[in-house]
Amino acid sequence: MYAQMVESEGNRGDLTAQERAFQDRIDAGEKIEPKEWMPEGYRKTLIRQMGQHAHSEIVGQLPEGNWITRAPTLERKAILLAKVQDEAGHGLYLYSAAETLGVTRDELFEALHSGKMKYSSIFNYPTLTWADMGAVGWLVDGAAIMNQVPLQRTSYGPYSRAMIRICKEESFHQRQGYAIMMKMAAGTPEQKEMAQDALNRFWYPALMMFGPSDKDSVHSEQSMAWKIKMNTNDELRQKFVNETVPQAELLGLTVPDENLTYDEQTGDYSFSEPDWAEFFEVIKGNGPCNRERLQARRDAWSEGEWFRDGLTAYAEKSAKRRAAAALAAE
Ligand code: FAQ
Repeated sequence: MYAQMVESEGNRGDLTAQERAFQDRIDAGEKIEPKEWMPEGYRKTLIRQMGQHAHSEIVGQLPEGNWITRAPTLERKAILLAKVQDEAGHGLYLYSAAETLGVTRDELFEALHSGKMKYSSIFNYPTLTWADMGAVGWLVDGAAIMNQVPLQRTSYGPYSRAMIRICKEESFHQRQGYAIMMKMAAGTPEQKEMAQDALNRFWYPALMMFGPSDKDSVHSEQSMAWKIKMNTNDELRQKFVNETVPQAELLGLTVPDENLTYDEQTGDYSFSEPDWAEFFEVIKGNGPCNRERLQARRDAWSEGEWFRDGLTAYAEKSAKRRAAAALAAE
């Protein structure tokens, strides 16, 4: 496997001089830019992670897009619409950043549509009520920020710069979700119950977003040595729980975990692990909405073919016109 072909920090002695010089640059906190030499494993790991991240952004539009026409007020509709459009933008920054590594956007889409590349497990869960829009913004975008703020310091320049803008927008998304939860939790008993139900259904899937526990994470060690990842999966999950539990308390809602306890000494909550068997089933394609989500993306791709063809034809025509004008001006 490519991750094993390139040696990790632990056995730096086995690195070639070029690989060692590369690792020194990473260790010194330098950014790696597109045209510079990089180990093949570094390039492939970035394409995998950034590609999966980009796919998550656009597949992630689907569960919330589902509620735009059913938002309870015009204001809520406008906010949700803006949020869902932002996710498309995030996908575009990330696809563009991934393209600087020599992969084409068409190749990335093909890998998504054929199931070769993954997207975040969370988007394979359904959004059943309006309160789910609150839970998604609060918990899903909240978990996304927890993971992405450190990625602003990731070693690959285009990825790190894309993350800076994405994080600013994600923090608006998290707040709009929390604002929905505040409204629902302070509403009628039925509305509060809907908010609690949404928290019950999204809590464990949100914990799964950080990836498998560290002992089962195949990529963490090498990705952290390369600063493609800045923290382990368990570190970020713990941070998320520590920050989110007090937010649930403020809402007057209960985190669905009987084992949740606060340790005064460490400042950490101990909590129940998600059902990892469920997680692995979801990432294998067997979650509640996997087939529906993938089909929606495949349909969007084939229905948009005429538009892509039109854009390409227009670009070719414009290039010819510019070339002819340049020739005439000589
Ligand atoms: N879902 O060795 P590790 C958003 C896979 S935010 C599916 O630990 P790694 C915003 C993993 O790919 C969500 N698959 O992997 C938004 C690997 O399989 P592979 C996206 C998962 O890469 C909000 C295997 O398990 N954020 O979309 C998941 O070191 C609302 C072994 O795992 C990012 O992508 C999972 N949850 O760590 C949008 C952030 N977890 O590839 C719309 C960047 C693991 O060998 C609405 N990515 N796997 O076949 C990362 O930080 C990392 O890739 C992790 C996984 C932490 C996700």
